[in-house]
Amino acid sequence: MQITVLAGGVGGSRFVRGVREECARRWPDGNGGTEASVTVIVNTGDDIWLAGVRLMPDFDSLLYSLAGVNDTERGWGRAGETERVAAELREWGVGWPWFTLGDLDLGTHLARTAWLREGATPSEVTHRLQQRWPLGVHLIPATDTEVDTDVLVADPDKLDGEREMHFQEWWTRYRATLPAIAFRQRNIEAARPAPGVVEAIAGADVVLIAPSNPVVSIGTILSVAGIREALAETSAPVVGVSPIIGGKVVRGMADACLPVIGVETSAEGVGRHYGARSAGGLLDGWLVDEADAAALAPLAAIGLTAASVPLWMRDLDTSADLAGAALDLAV
Ligand code: GDP
Ligand code: FO1
Ligand code: CA
Repeated sequence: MQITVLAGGVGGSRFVRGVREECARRWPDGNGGTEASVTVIVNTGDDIWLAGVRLMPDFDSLLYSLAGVNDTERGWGRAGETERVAAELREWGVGWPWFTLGDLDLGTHLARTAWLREGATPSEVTHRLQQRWPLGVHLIPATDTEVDTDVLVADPDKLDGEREMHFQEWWTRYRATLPAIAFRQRNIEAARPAPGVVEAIAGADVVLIAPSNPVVSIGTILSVAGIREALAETSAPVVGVSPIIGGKVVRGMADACLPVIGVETSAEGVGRHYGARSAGGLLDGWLVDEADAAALAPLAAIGLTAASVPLWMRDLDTSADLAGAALDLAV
């Protein structure tokens, strides 16, 4: 059984932990693991060069979370983190004072940057980073091209009335409160799928779209030329999970992103946005929460097989049950 997941950071991590757990239940290997092979295609649109080091926040969220060394309260970074270096960087005026690089986390950024400087590609670097902990899944970046996301916002002080900033500044400094006009992934036209991405989609028995941000996580992955085509061509069923429950984002600020691309913040809206594969879209199946059961009929009308199940990933059990429901829909 080969399962391929498209994922971003927090929603992606919780879901992939659930997939790993559900696979160990359905296809046990006798050692607490699974005989199934799980490959995660990871969003790289949040990545950034800061203070001389390369950050890959969504990849690191998945890495730390699957290794069990993540800070579960904050949703990013390492557990038991200290911030001595960050205090020094603030004194030197290096980096951003409102963006904290923890000491343990900096170890990861330094290792990654050292390998990049030696000529390794991002996918080679992410491969090396995964050797440290037995994750039980394979993480691959969607692309090796740097496609850092910029956000265009209104700025009355500028001649053209607009200003562009890195996604991390918009997200972390302004908590997504500056109304966004557009998201632009740098160099996205030149981006190609990283090695193994197209193969993971083509060779999958099931492809799952995690309940991740449809614009800046899944949207960025799909913008890489060749990935959408691979999804259209694969013989595997493609099943997605809604990140929206009862018209609200469960965690985070994705509701600040969806209106920018003209998509309603609802399970039905995101389902329509991804579209039915039978009608040139992405999905064969779409999971919505029980609170959104009213969306099932209109989604069926556009050719999308949808089902309603509990979508809250409160703990490992509920995450695994959700992964199981997604696998069940993929028939
Ligand atoms: P980010 O990269 O850290 O922003 O995380 P992702 O892009 O992977 O996921 C963000 C999305 O996850 C948000 O839009 C949330 O609505 C969604 N999300 C977080 N927790 C849950 C959950 O328990 N259930 C569902 N269905 N969605 C969730
Ligand atoms: N999020 C914050 O809200 N504040 C921070 O200081 C911060 C630092 C940080 C450092 C490394 C890293 O990988 C992620 C970090 N995040 C921080 C999370 C990140 O900004 C976003 O939540 C994600 O990129 C959205 O997916
Ligand atoms: Ca992200």
